[in-house]
Amino acid sequence: MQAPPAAARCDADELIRRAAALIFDVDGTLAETEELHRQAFNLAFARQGLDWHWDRAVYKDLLRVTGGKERMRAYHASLRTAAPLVDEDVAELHRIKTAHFAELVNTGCCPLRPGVAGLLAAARARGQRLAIATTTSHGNIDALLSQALGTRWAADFDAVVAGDDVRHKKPAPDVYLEVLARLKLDAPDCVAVEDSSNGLIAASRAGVPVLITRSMFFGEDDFTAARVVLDDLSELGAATQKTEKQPHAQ
Ligand code: XBP
Ligand code: MG
Repeated sequence: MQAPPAAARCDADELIRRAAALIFDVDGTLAETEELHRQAFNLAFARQGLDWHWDRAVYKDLLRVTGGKERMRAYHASLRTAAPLVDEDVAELHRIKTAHFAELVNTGCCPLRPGVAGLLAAARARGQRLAIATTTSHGNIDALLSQALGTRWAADFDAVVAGDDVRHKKPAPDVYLEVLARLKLDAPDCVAVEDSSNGLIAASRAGVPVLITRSMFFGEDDFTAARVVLDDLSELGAATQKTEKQPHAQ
């Protein structure tokens, strides 16, 4: 993909450096995890004897629905002919799926995306605060970041808000509003780092400026409302990135 014009890069560096806090989305932003989620869903369906199989094209469409439990309900509703799927069934499917996701992540096959570790380290070195605002679960966040940053990863984040911590998942602003409340910061003083239009809408509704890093399943989304759109965070300037290997990097 075309590298962004130098102006965009310099806006991105300025936007990142000036922020009191960087609020990170997880799936698709910190790592390309959605492909593992897709595989984990299919393993859970097979385990429970369902003849469902989500290929990448089907999953890309289903990703318009945030939240794994909600996504399975939306898919079930689209089948019309399927047998009823009660909440307990959905919860059990999601529990199995989450276990498979952790197994896949623990193989180390899903590293942080380019530029993520460097940006986290540089932000810490500048005294900026770090937070997470995601639709996925705390278990999934811990599996991913323990593998990528070591088991003490949470010590570097001032707030970690997951999908089930709030009433409404993205594109509702709830997770971002909760992060801002916990940080006691004003929205314009922070920057959200996101990969999807649902994430962009959620952060924008909370008043948080957004830097988009395009990802595998959301590359063609409408990012007009974003302050900056990059292909990945390694496009940030050197001053906004630390390039030396992080002490706990794998
Ligand atoms: C992405 C999501 C999540 C994941 C699956 O979250 O919408 O639902 O696709 O994880 P974000 P769960 O981009 O906000 O990090 O099955 O745990 O929902
Ligand atoms: Mg995402």
